[in-house]
Amino acid sequence: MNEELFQAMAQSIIDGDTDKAVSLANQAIAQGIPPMDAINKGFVQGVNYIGNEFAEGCAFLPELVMAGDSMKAAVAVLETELAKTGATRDVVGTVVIGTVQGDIHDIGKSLVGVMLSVNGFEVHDLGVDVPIVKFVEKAIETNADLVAASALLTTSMTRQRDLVEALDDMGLRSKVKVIVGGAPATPTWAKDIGADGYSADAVGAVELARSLLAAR
Ligand code: B1M
Repeated sequence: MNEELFQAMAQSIIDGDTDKAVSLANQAIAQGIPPMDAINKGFVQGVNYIGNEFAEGCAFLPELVMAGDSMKAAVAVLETELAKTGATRDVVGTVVIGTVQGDIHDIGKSLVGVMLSVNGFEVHDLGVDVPIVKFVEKAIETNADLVAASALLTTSMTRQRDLVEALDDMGLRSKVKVIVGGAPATPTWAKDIGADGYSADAVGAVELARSLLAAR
């Protein structure tokens, strides 16, 4: 039963049909489907399909843009639902999150931010295309425990290394943990650039953040 709904969700993203995607997101909530299931088993399948088609030259930028817009709208509905579950927790730690400079992909980053927030972190989301200096300034201003940098492009991921270096130069590395994520990042990349950890998804990012702060 849910399989049909998940397939319809994926198709709405492939079609770039935002109204349909939002309606299906609301339907999932009404049916009591966990928001992360709707995102991962439904909508993400569609955006991954378009992403692969784009990479193979079988889909073009307008389709990628439409899929991204529909995905963003559907995820926004589900994020609102997710946020309701975390209203009364104590603050576990303070996180500054953003997508690095040169990169405007925000769907995954925002999801990671919402999941951290739902799980008790105070989250300062700087948005997309964030210069390194902004991450550093915000980390100092908020006395952050952790900086989380997302990158979806092989061209922008090098900024994650710049971020680690900048925090190092400011003498903040012993205090501020750095985690990285996004499609091109890997555990090896995180290790190579001196980050404290990598996560492949939003749920893993929460576990990683928790374990890093607990280990201090
Ligand atoms: Co872009 N794009 N895009 N795009 N886009 C990719 C990333 C690409 C892989 C598509 C492809 O070719 N297969 C490719 C990158 C190739 C590469 O670098 N090797 C690509 C390209 C090339 C581009 C442009 C350059 C296209 C162009 O203009 N010619 C351009 C770049 C613009 C820029 O940033 N400067 C571009 C633009 C766009 C849109 C604006 C149209 C749109 C984004 C809309 C938006 O974000 N508001 C878009 C989209 C939608 C995609 C794909 C199809 C989907 C991304 C997405 O939202 N996924 C993507 C292909 C793909 O990933 N399948 C692609 C869903 C989201 C929930 O997952 O973001 O991976 P994701 O986040 C996950 C995990 O990665 C992880 O957790 C999240 C939730 O589970 N995660 C973290 C993410 N950040 C994390 C941080 C953490 C921990 C985990 O800790 C800090």
